[in-house]
Amino acid sequence: MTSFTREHVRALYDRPLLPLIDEARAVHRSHHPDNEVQLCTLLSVKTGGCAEDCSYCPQSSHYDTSVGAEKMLDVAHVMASARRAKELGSTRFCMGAAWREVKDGPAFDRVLSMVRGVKDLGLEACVTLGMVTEEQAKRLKDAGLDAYNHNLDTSRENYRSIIKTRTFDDRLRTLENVRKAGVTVCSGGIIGMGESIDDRCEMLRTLANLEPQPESVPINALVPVEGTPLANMPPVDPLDLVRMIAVARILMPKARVRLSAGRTALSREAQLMCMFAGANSIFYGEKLLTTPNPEEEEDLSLLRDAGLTAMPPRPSVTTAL
Ligand code: SAM
Ligand code: DTB
Ligand code: SF4
Repeated sequence: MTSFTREHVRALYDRPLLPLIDEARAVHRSHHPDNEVQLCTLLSVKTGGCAEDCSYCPQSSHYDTSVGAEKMLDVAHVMASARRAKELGSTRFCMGAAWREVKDGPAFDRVLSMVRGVKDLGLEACVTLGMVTEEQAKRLKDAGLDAYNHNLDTSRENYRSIIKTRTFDDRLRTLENVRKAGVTVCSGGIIGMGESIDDRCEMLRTLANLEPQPESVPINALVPVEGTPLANMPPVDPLDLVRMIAVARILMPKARVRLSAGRTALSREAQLMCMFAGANSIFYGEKLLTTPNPEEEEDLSLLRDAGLTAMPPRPSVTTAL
């Protein structure tokens, strides 16, 4: 595959919005069902107390936020949430842990049991646990894991202004380990952290130049959280989010592009425009990991009013209850 250049991506980003959306729509329609949105549910299975210093994150132990370190959830609790998510129409269940990296031992074994349980329900299973080795990723694969979320968050150039406790290359290494283990890659980033347009483009370029490209690309708008260094960032312009999604869709035609954190600050119209520009998934349920998300009923009525449908469970990833 030819790799995208800096100039190519920037030229796309700088196009007038309507032709950009036109192109993104054309790409979207030739690779995906037009009216379908995947609903995914997130659950924080180990909240807070994280050793990393990600400037956006309420779960970092470096900042004084309202999120404290909690004990890890037990498998039964997670299964009850997964069952409820399935009943409400989600087809993917993503479990997050506020870890810098996975450590072998009882906590990781518990995550493996959670993955097996979620797969037994016929849901797609995704986890986000910080850095992993290839061996650990293989154990997750053997437990049935479909996807591993590990975001690049921003450009290589901007990385150190956001996170100092790990490097951009650490991030890429984990993505490689996940890929080698045969687990699909979910990787995206955040806008609204004070990054430049070039940083946004470079982040998308790095993702699009991965071979193969990520199967899933979450685009988050910063949720500013009291106590974090980014608490006072001005809100993201919704049209910037639309533009990011359109460029992601064009560069990564087959990926599922996920309109992720930040939807509570968006109007229905802005969310719909993101879907029009190529987003075909949202996080569904009143909480993301630790911050609020729209209520289920609001999302269902948005889909209904727009004539969109929630993606049905796919037979290939579904077993009977
Ligand atoms: N500890 C793991 C890691 O960093 O990979 C997993 C959990 S972490 C919360 C997952 C992702 O959530 C981060 O990479 C970041 O992109 C996103 N995120 C965290 N806090 C956010 C915020 N306040 N606003 C938007 N996105 C956020
Ligand atoms: C992603 O890119 N966004 C989700 C998911 N992957 C794990 C997480 C968003 C977290 C927002 C802040 C919080 O709720 O703690
Ligand atoms: Fe820890 Fe992940 Fe939050 Fe960074 S984003 S502080 S690694 S939980």
